[in-house]
Amino acid sequence: MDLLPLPAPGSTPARILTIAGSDSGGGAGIQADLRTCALLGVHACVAVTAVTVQNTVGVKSFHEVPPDTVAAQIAAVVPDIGIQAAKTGMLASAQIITAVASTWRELGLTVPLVVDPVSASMHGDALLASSALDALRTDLFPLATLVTPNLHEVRLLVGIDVVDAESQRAAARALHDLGPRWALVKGGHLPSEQHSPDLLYDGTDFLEFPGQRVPTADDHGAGDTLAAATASALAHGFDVPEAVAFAKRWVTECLRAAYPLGHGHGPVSALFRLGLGPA
Ligand code: PXL
Repeated sequence: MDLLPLPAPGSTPARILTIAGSDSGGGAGIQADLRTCALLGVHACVAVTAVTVQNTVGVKSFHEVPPDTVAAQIAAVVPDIGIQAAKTGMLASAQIITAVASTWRELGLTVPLVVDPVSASMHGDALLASSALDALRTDLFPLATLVTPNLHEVRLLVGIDVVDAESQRAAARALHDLGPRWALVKGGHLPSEQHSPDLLYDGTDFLEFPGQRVPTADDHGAGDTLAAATASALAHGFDVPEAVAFAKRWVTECLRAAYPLGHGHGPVSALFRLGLGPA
C-alpha cells in the first residue's frame, strides 16, 4: 500500500498527540497508537489517561490518572513540541474529558482532533463511566474534527441500533448533530461476512468506505489503530476523506497481519510494515 512520506534522516517528523489509556497486554490503547505512529514515521506525544490492568483475556481493573495530570501532560508537550493533529482514546471519566476539552480550548488548538469514543474493551469490560457520556457529547464532540464510534458506542451515544445502511445513515446524522465536523460510523460489527462498510458524513454528503472484512479473532486494538493512522494522515495534510481512506487500508493490512497472543484475543499488527505479514 502507499504509505505516508517518511521524514528525511535526522529531520523532525510530523507529530501527533495521543490522549489515551495504557494496555498492559500491549495490544490496544497507547501501545497500539505508538506502534502505528512509529511505523508510519510519525512522532507521537502521549497524555496518559488511565493505566489498565489487562491481558488478552480481559480488563481486570484500571487506575485513572488525575485529570490535572492529564491536562498538564497536554499543556507541557504542545507548546514545546508542536503537533499537527491529535487523537483521543480511552478517557475513563467525565472529569478527564472535561479537563481535556478545557485544555484544548485554553491552548487555542486548531489542529485536527480525532475523537475515538472508547467505551468498552472487545471483551465487554467498561473503559468509560456511564456518567461520562454527557461530557463526551457536550464538551468534546463539538471540538472534534472527526468522531469514530463503533456500533456499540453509537448505541450508547445516540441510542440508535445500526443494523443496515439506513440506520447507519440515521446514526451518522445524529452524531453529526452533536457538533463534530465529520462523523464516521464504523461498520465492523455489522452482521456481514464479507464487508465491513464504514460511513463518513459531514452534514451534507455521505461517503461510503466499503472495506473488506478480514476473518480473524485477533483484532484487539483495531479501532485505536484506525484512529491513530487517521490522525497521522491528517498531520500530513490529508483531508478527512483521504485520511479515513488511508487509515482503513492501514488497519486492513494490520488485521491481515494480526497474530495470536496469550489465551484470548491477539492484537492487530502494524509490524506488517517490517515485512512481518501473514506467513
Ligand atoms: O480498543 C479500545 C481500547 C482503548 N484503550 C485501551 C484499551 C482498549 C481496549 O481494550 O484497553 C487502554
